[in-house]
Formats: sequence, C-alpha cells, structure tokens
Amino acid sequence: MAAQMTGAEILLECLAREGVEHIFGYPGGATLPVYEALYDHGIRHVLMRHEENACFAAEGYACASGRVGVCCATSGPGATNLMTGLANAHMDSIPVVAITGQVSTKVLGTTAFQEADTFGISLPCTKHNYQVRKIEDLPRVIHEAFLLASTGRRGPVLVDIPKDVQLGKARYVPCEEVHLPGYKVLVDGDPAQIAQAIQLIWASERPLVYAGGGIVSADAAAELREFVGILDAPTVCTLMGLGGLPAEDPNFVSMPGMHGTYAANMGLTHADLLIALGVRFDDRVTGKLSGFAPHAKVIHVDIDPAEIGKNRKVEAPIVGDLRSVLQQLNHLLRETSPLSARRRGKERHAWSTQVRGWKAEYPLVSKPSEDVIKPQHLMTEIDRLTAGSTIVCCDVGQHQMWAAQFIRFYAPRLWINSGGLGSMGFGLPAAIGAQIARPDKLILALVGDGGFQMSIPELATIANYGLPIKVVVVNNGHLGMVRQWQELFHGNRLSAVRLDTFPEVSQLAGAYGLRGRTVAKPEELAPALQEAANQSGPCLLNVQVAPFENVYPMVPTGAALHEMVLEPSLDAPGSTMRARHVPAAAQKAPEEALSNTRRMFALQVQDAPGALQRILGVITVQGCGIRSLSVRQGTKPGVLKVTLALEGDEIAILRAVQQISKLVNVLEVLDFSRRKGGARPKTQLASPSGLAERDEPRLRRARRGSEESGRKPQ
Ligand SMILES: Cc1ncc(C[n+]2csc(CCOP(=O)(O)OP(=O)(O)O)c2C)c(N)n1
Ligand SMILES: [Mg+2]
Repeated sequence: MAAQMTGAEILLECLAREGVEHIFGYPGGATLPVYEALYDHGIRHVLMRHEENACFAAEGYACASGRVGVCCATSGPGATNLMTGLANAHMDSIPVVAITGQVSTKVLGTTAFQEADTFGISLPCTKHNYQVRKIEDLPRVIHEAFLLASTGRRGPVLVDIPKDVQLGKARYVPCEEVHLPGYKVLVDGDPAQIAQAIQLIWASERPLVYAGGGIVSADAAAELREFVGILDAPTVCTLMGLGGLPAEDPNFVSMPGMHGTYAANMGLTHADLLIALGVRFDDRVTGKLSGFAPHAKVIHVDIDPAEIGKNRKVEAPIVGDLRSVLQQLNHLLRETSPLSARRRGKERHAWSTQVRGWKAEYPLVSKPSEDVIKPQHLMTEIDRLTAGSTIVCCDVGQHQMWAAQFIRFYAPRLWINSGGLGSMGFGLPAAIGAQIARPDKLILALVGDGGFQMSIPELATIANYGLPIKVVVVNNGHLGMVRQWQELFHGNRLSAVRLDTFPEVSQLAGAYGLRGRTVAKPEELAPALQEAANQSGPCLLNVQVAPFENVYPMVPTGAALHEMVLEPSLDAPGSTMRARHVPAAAQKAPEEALSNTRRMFALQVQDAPGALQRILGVITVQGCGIRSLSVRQGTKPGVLKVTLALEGDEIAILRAVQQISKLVNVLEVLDFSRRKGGARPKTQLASPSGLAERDEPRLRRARRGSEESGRKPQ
C-alpha cells in the first residue's frame, strides 16, 4: 500500500506530473506546508518580491515557452496581491495556474487572520477557480486546472487550498484521466462553414487578414504564413499578434488600430473581406465600431464561440483551434486556387499594390536628433540590435506603442506585453519569467520610467538568480501616455504626470550588485545598447529620451480608423518634434511671449458649437498672443474662415495650430507667413492617394475644401 502523503506533497506530485519545473511565488503562513514540501523537491521555486510580480513572471514564462506558468501566494494579502496578474492573464488568454493558501476549513468564514474570499474575488478574473475542501480532491482538481488553463481559450485558473488540507494526510491516488463533461473544445472547424469561408475568400477583391494573439497561443504561425502566402493577401497583426506573421513577410503590413500605421488602418477601411483570426475586435483596434471595416464581409475564426459576433456581425463564423482550422483552409485553398485565384487576379493584384503603396507613402519614420534621444530612435536601435529574434518584454505606455511600431519580430513568442488590461509593472517581472523559460535567449525588459518604479524590487530577484536580463528604461520623465492624453484632450493641463524624482541609476543598480548607467546623448545610444547585449550578466540602462514626444499615428477615441491623425507635419525650423512644451501652469508673461515672431494663418473650420472657444483656448494655453482675429463665413455653408495673426514663440505658435486641428474640424490651413517666402500653403495632415472618394481620410476631403466631413472627437 502506498505511503501516506500530506496534501502539500500531493500538490507538488501533481505539479511534477504536469511537467512543472518552476513556481514563481512568495510564501506566508497559509502556505507553510507547501514551502516545507518544496524544501527538498525537484521543482524550483523562484522567490519574487511581490505576488503580483509572481503572477506576471508566470505569464512571461508561459508566453515565452507556450507552457503553463505557475505562481503561488499565501492567503489574504498574498492572494489579493495576485489579482491584477490574474486579470491580466485572463484578458490576454495566458495559461496560468495560481495556487493560493487559505485559512483552515474549520475557520473559513469567521474573518480569521489573513482570511480573504479568494474564491469570490478571483471569480471574474480567472477562467475557472476552485477551493479544495478535501485532500482526496486535490489530484483531480490540479489536473483539471492544468487542462482548463492550457486548452480551448487559454487562461488563468486559481486553486485555493486551506491549510488543513495541505497538512492533512492521505494515500496518494493518481488521477489518470480528467473528465469535464460540460467542457467541450472544438478543434476542427465545421466543414460547411469552412466551405462558406472559401467561397467568400475567392469572391473577394480586397481581402485583408487581421491576425491576433490567438495565432500565437495556438502555435499557428507556420499555418498563418502558408495561408497568407497562398492568398497573397495583406496582413495586419494586432499588438498581441506581433510575430504571428514574420515582419519580413512581404504581406505583413503592421499593427492596426489606435497607434497603428496608415497602411494598416486604410487596409481595414477599404477591405471588402476581413479574415479575422484569433482576434476579439478590441476597441483599441476598431476605433468607432460603426466606421470599422465598413465595406467588409467578415470571416471570424476563434476557439471561443463567445467572441464570435460579440462586437461585429460576422458572415462566416468558424469555431475551432486556429492551427487546425488554418490547416483545413490551406488544404482547400490549395485545391481550389488553380481555378479560383485567376478570377479576381487583377483586382487582387491592384489591392496588394495599393496597400504596399500606402505603406511606402506613409511609413513610420524615426528622425534621430543630434541633441536628444528620440524614443523612436531608441526603438530603431533596439530593432537593429535584436534583428527580429530577441525576446522583448515590454511594459505599458508610450514606449510600448513605439516598440510595437518600430521593433520587428520574425517569430512568435518574442514580443511579450500586457495588451488587454494594460498593466503597468508587467514588463520587468515578465522578463524574469521569460528568462527562466528561455535561458538560451537574450531578453530585454523594455520599461517606462513609471512602470519601472513599480518593479524596482524585482531587481533583487534578477540579482539573486543572476538572470542576464537587460533592463532598458525609456525615461521621458513622465507618465508619458497619460501626459499625451492630457495634452491632446484635456487642454494641456498636465496634472500628476511628472516623475520628477528618479533614482541615480548606477547607484540603484550598484545597490543590488548590478551594472547600471544612464545614456543621454544620441551618439552614445547604439554603443551602450551593444555593450549591454555583449555583457554576460544583467544590466540596467537608463535611456533619457525626449520628454514631450507624442505617439503618432493616433486615432482619437470615438473616431473611426480613417480619421487617424498622422504625425503633425508642420515642418517648423527645429521640427515640431523638438517643440518645447509650455506647461499650462508655467506660461510666460504676455510681454515675453510676444517678443519673438508674428505669423498669420487662415483656417477653414467646421462651424460647430464651441469651435471658436476651443481655438482661443488652445492659443492661450500655448502662451501665444493674438494680434488680430477675424471670423467670416467660409467658402461653403457650415464652414467658418478664421484668420489669425499670432505673436510669440515660433514653436508655440506652430504647436497651437497643430493642437487646433486636433480639437476642431479643420478643413484647410493657409499659412500666409510661409506664402510670402514662396512656400505653398500647407494643410496639416498628409493625404492618401488612389482612394475611392467615399472613404478618404478627412484630410483629403479637407484639402479639396469639401463640405463633407467626419465628426471631430471632442
Ligand atoms: C497599474 C496601472 N496604473 C495606471 C495605468 C494608467 N497608465 C497607462 S500608461 C501610463 C503611463 C506610463 O508611464 P511610463 O511607465 O513612464 O511609460 P511612458 O508612457 O512614459 O512610456 C499610465 C499611468 C496603467 N496602465 N496601469
Ligand atoms: Mg515615462
């Protein structure tokens, strides 16, 4: 007869049977038996410095390896500290099993010391959760938890184990098979729906593949590449799907959405068929839903039936595992392509050429400066260094968007970030998990100065385990993404976004026994990154970047994708990118502000309530003086012509004009001061070419002075 084992020993035995090699955790009173059992167990425990980070590390481990990440916390505060991590895993469908200690069953519900309703609290942020009240249930529950976390739509599963269950003894009876009668995972797609999808695909003239994180979690990158190759169709990959199609694939366009590129967003706007693969039509991708892919029929493949039709009507729904469904589709497409591909060949060729044209016409540009490191410049240097094959664990904010725009990934599981929940503090602990999963890989933790300050304690974990992670802080002195929104949408009233105090980095790193340095000069950047990569151990690089840079393109909330604001293109002397920011609270005295220059503009703006107030407000905020102002009926009904002579700092004037175009619907800008110098009057945003009139971005309509105009988000 088998020897008796404690509940804690049974737990570890079950974890070992699931192939678990690492647990990320933090101990406490209610998990003492588990840690006693871990003392001489083969499973390696990684002591993190906070339970939230233990969960993020488990997620980094899962994302880098494709395996289930495991984390552990004690009852009460330990368990509640896990919740952000679990919510993050839930949003991004990351397979995690979380073990929490709980007070003994006898005192459950008595507000015992460190009792929290972990089961209740974790219910909405897990795929499933358990509380194990009997030791005999442990093997079944643990194996069910792994099955649920790693199949179907992946996600976090929490197992709460009271202390007396961990301490109790029982004969260990292995659970050889898991039965979950109500849990069905469809693997293959329904043949009739697949056939319908094939019909739509061959009937389409302008197909666009919209691939998401589902491609990565289903390990379907090879199948996606084959699919895209057969169709020769432009493909956009979402923030979670980057690397799902290698960035060097000729059909790869880029990331779509709020900070997506012109080509990706125009592709979505003009497609007549969207082939949506493992995506959830997230609002950060779609913008205003009614304006999203307005001419497209939709094929939507997803493992989770609840996603289909959730946000967007679908013509061909297919529920199944993406890898299997893509294999089915590829097989049928190959069979049918000799006849069908020719039918729309000319139109499809024109479409691919059009999308490539958009990409060439409006690429993402990184213009290095000689004075200051531009964040985009940093990302292009990282791109050069990593050559598409390094794991980048990124935090949340502007730097995340620039990284997604400029760093190319040639394979899945290299780009690890917090998408759905957008949890600051994710990047560095995720890098710890990724490095433990992939000791062979160079791992970058790319974090903002805000998120980094949430993660500093984990430098101890890095030092403790000698993990050779390169932590790169993108230090703009601000909670940059919030600052950008305050600047653009809240009258530039910068409130609680300056990060004035930042530790001296060589001392901070040195205190943990790490190497650390600050890089502030553009010419030092590439060598510093190279040196960090060459070092065998960990290091901390604090890169001081331009403090007031904004992420563009940008689709303002409430706007449709084609209403994106491209990078403001008033190419002022010194460039708008270099424009000094004038905090609302620290404006210059009027006499001082009026000292520099005078410029005259005529704006054609849509006559909407509050438009004039907004124009005047922006000018005041930027500290410009108004020398003269006239308002007349514009060239068309419903349009006002506002002629302004502005005085003050040249850069502040140009910034004011840019801001105006974001807050009111500007149809045309004439810059008379430029005209005198022989330059052509300039409109604010670039115009696309070769588009059907009905769908052109607002700017093109503006250039022609058309009355038709989209709503400006307020
Ligand atoms: C835990 C958490 N708190 C607050 C936010 C809201 N938020 C989103 S981005 C951001 C600023 C991030 O600043 P930083 O880490 O310096 O990155 P930057 O935007 O400057 O690149 C904030 C506060 C968040 N996403 N997560
Ligand atoms: Mg910052």
